[in-house]
Amino acid sequence: MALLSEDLYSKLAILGGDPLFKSPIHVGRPTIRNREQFLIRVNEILNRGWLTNNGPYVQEFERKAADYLDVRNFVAMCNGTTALEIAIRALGMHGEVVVPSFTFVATAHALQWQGIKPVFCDIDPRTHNLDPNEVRRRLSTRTTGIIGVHLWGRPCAIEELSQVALDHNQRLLFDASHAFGSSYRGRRVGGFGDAEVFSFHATKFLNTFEGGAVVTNNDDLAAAMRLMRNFGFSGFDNVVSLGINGKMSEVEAAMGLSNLADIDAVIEQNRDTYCRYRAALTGIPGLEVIAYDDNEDSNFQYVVCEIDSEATGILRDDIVEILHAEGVMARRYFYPGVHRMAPYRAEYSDSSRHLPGTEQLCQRVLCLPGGTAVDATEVDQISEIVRMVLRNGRTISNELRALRHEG
Ligand code: T4K
Repeated sequence: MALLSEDLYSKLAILGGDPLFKSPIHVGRPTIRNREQFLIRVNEILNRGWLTNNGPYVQEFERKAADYLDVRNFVAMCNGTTALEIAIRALGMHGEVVVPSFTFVATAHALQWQGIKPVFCDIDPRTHNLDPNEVRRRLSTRTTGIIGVHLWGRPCAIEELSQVALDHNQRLLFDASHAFGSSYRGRRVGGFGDAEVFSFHATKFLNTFEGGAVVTNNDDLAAAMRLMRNFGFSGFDNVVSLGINGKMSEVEAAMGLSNLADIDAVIEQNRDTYCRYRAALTGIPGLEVIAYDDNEDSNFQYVVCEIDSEATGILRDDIVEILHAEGVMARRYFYPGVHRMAPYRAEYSDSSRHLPGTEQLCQRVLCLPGGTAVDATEVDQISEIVRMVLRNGRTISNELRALRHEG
């Protein structure tokens, strides 16, 4: 580790010093538990010769995950994006659907991909989630649904959004990709709205390599989605509906089972990491580590900071560049906002007027490597650089400007 202290910012890697970490430390390193158990299951899969198509491990994963979430139906899928697409179709959404722009692009793609217009709605800058009052303003005669995203695992204003959906006869879907294990008013996320969607991508709190699920207490909806994820097949040769291939494979379910078995321990570890960062980064003007509700369950997968550049004297993007040079691969999720991405920006060129909260957050958010993949020493080292950079924000910012000018 290179030496860093408050007066040694000139030793920053970006200014010519040695990087703090030789190998990069990423946001989103997978959590892998019960490796032995997983490998035993992989062998069983190979011995059975049953690799996919609603195999025994997929069924076991569905049962155990449904129990954990306390929902009637857990329909496992090949990834979160396909799960969103299938849920959207099964719910009969069409025309326009209200979604946040401050989300991973898949939330909007799942609509646009099937010819449905995402209508971007602003978030509440305090919660980073859909603002229900703004949702009401974005509804039109063409709107058929609302998709709320439980960003960072912090549940949306579920009650208020449910009321909007009820008042305006809208379908309500939650993108719960980040929220496995989170609760809202004492109930696990999963049973709210018409359905909720999880992602089990490698980077997620619960990972199955790739994977996802739609969860619902509506049995008919679940039955329709089970058909859709398997080409619409109902038994041999009998195709009863339109469908695609949304199936989870056995090896993915085996990974899910191994990880699910240790979920409480993972939450504890994630919480320790998050709390350590929070303690180390408290009290720095212009920096806030977002809070999780002490009265609810959270998975603590994401360590999300908000940077106020005026107070710190340094831009969030400069901090990201400095951290990357040190081997800390901090991320700007979800920059620049979906409405500013190529497939959307032409049509949504005036959206910024409606999305001031989104625009602001896209310049402020910084995600640090969290979860089980960083240990206490690494958290302390990363926190130390962040503290040092922010405390010397204006000076470092000037140095960077001079460096770029020379370059
Ligand atoms: N809705 C929401 C709200 C979502 O956040 C997501 C996914 C979805 C829907 C769609 O679900 P899926 O269809 O993906 O199941 C990552 C993930 O690829 C994406 O799944 C996730 N959201 C998003 C928040 O994060 P990127 O562009 O950051 O991915 P990538 O490849 O840069 O991975 C991040 C870092 O993780 C890497 O720099 C290194 C590390 N990593 C990654 C992988 C894949 C590893 O260490 N090992 C690995 O195997 O989007």
